[in-house]
This record gives sequence, C-alpha cells and structure tokens, in this order.
Amino acid sequence: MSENLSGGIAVSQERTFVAVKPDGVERGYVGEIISRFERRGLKLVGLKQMQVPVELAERHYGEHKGKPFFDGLVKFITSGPIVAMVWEGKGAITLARNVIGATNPAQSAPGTIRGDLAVEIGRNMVHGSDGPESAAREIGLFFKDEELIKDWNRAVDKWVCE
Ligand code: D4T
Repeated sequence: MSENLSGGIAVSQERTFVAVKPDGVERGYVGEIISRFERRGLKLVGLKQMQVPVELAERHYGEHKGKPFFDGLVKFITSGPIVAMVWEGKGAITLARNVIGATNPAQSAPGTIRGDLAVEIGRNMVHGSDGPESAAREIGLFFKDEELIKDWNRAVDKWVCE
C-alpha cells in the first residue's frame, strides 16, 4: 500500500471491511449506509449481499468467543442477509469507524450511522474493522481476491486527497 504525506502526518492507503448487518438490510438502509461512505470519499472495491454461515460468523467474531453475548451475536448476524463491502482510501479504517460511530448506539455521536439510525448495541446496523490486522483478516474471510477491484484510480480521487 502506498504512503502519502499530508500536513506532515503520514496516512496510508488502506482497505477496510464493512458490513450492513441483518437489521440494516431488514430496515431498508443499505442504500443510505453505502451512500454515507461514498459521500465521505471512500472507494468501493468489493460488494456482495450474502447469508453468513454459522461457521464464518464464529470465525469473524472469534475474539468474543466465551463472552455472554457471543451466542446471541452469532444468531443475529446469521439471521438474515448482510451486505459485505470493502472500502479503500487514505486512513480508510479509522475513517470508516468514524462514519459508523461508537459500538453502543446510545453513545454514538449524532451524524454517525449508529448515532442517527440505531438504538442499542445488539442492533447496531453496521460492522467496521477496528485495525489493520482485523481488516486484512476480515477481508480474507469474506472475499476472494478476484472479487476485489484492483488498481482502480478514479478521476475524482485528486479532488478527494492532495
Ligand atoms: P462490530 O464488530 O459489530 O463493528 O462492533 P464493534 O467493533 O464496534 O464492537 P465489538 O467488536 O466490541 O463488538 C462486536 C459486536 O458485538 C455486539 N455486542 C458487543 C453486543 O451485542 N453486546 C456487547 O456487550 C458488546 C460489547 C455488538 C458488536
């Protein structure tokens, strides 16, 4: 991934895994959620609607195995289709987390997806990778390499980043 310098702070081109969870799909917010990442300037390089198998859900949420909410979390994420995405851009991982808002919607800032659209933690609409290792791991879990767009430079990119 290339490095760019902006205001003296190095910010990497990154990819992050984002998913509209079953509550977001059921409530008809797929378009609204996608448009928030588009408007922010991120580039969509992978997209598919899918039913998550239990085994994949357990691997995705492996760090939470043994916690009291784990079984409910797996049941919820496998309860209906999700929309899995990969977004690319400068500082994409943190940027996407900021667009999404705090994990518990009761504490999410207004203007974030969760702060505008969600009420409680077990129905928080969207997932976003929380760091470079989890982003790489999650993209690998949900997408084959050939499902992702490579080397795509948009004409608009020069108006998004210096
Ligand atoms: P995800 O992974 O869904 O983007 O959420 P976060 O990255 O923001 O938060 P997380 O990994 O700590 O939690 C994963 C997932 O579990 C649900 N959850 C979490 C829950 O139902 N009850 C809880 O007490 C916690 C901590 C919500 C998100």
